[in-house]
Amino acid sequence: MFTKAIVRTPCKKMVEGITTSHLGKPIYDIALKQHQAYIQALKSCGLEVIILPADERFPDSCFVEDTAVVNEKFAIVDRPGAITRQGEQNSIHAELKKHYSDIKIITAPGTLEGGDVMRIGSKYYVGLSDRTNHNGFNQFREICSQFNFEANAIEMNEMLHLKTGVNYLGDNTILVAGEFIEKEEFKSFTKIIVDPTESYAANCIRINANIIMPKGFPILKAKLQKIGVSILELEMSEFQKLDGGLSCLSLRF
Ligand code: CIR
Repeated sequence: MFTKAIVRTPCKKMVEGITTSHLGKPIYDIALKQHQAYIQALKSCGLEVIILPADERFPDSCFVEDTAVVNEKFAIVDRPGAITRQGEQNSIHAELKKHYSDIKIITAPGTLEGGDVMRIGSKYYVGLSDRTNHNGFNQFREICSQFNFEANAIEMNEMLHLKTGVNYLGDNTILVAGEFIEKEEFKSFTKIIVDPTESYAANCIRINANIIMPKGFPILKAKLQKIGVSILELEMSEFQKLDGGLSCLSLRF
């Protein structure tokens, strides 16, 4: 059960954020509106939302998920793999100190981004992406073991982050796309396969009794409606232009 979320208002410099999408530059005013709707959706799922001010030093700083891993027992401050994002984590660290007494830190030469970290019960799956390296994973695994959590590395080659392509929806069910569909590590889960034409929608978030999904993906919506959980749809076009999905915009704990 989540009770809180941390988000950060997008900064004007977001138009210079990292992207591989070829969808054009985000329109800042629209992004702000979409971000406000995101905050309302989190609140409607019962969360207290902590809104950090925009940080113009870092174009991608609204994607707070990448800067930390948080749960009911511990918090880890990440070391982003993207050079232009290194430093974003410091103000998140300051905020986390208000909620956690003992915060662990991923240090150089390790890199780890929260978008690569998926929790299922007491297990974490960690994508070895261009952003998260073996050293970062080893540090993460060592911290997890102190709290009786297990960490499993997932090799990956195509997607930005692990959660770009696989997300846990609860009830032993994962939403999965592309290179993760056939992964041995996920074979024991019930899979909802995302159609290749809708692969962006693989990044949905389960919050308490709700699933939040991006708007405009009817094939997936029909599949999710069958599992009988309340579905909230959000317009995400301006964040999609920066390869960002729903999970990236918050830290939930
Ligand atoms: C980046 O490339 O770092 C940002 N433009 C997007 C980060 C998305 N974060 C995530 O998937 N957790």
